[in-house]
Amino acid sequence: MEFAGAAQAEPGASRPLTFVLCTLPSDSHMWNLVAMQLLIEEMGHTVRNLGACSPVALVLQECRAEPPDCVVVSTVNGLGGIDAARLITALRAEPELAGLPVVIGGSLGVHGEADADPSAELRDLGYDGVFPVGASAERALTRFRAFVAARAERVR
Ligand code: B12
Repeated sequence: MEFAGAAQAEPGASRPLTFVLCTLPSDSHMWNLVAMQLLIEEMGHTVRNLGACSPVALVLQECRAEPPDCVVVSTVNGLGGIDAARLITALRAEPELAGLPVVIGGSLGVHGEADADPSAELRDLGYDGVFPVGASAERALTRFRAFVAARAERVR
């Protein structure tokens, strides 16, 4: 699958980052996870995709066992604005994971373009980046690519 504008990592430019990719326990959609995995891999990074309805306990276990450079939460069933709190609260409660970058994106409310932007609330809960698709998934994906490129630059 090709994503317009996806940057290919230049060999030797920076080390590949590792991502844990998950969704929320209530969300059974999986093609969003496949698409996000491909997008991140096309940028030259490594993804551990935890699959649909990712249990919070599994996310914690994966992050403890082998801390990634970033956790990406992808959710599209519209309940993300509600269900996202439990995951970030659990991650931030672990002292060794308190500084782990965690971002969330996708369809975060049930009213589409009419949804209030949940970014401030989710950031207050502890997410480092929020990428609601709102009216345009492409805009969210462009912002996300820039976020990933900036993280890769930091670990160079
Ligand atoms: C297939 C599908 C299903 C399948 C899922 C099968 C599977 N195993 O994946 C089934 C039938 C199980 C299903 C169930 C439900 N679904 Co459904 N489903 C869809 C459908 C038709 C396609 C989703 C899809 O695969 N898209 C393809 C992927 C590649 O695109 P994507 O998901 O949009 O992801 C992109 C962006 O969102 C964005 N993105 C996603 N995550 C992230 C993360 C970051 C960081 C960034 C930057 C971007 C990003 O980038 C992705 C790639 O472009 C959509 C409608 C639609 N046309 O989108 C509804 C839809 C997602 N479903 C919806 C709903 C409501 C449900 C149900 C609640 C229905 C019900 N009443 O039971 C249940 C929920 C089940 C649950 N517990 O989660 C709604 C969600 C409403 C909302 N968000 O406001 C939608 C939008 C349909 C609609 N118009 O109402 N669904």
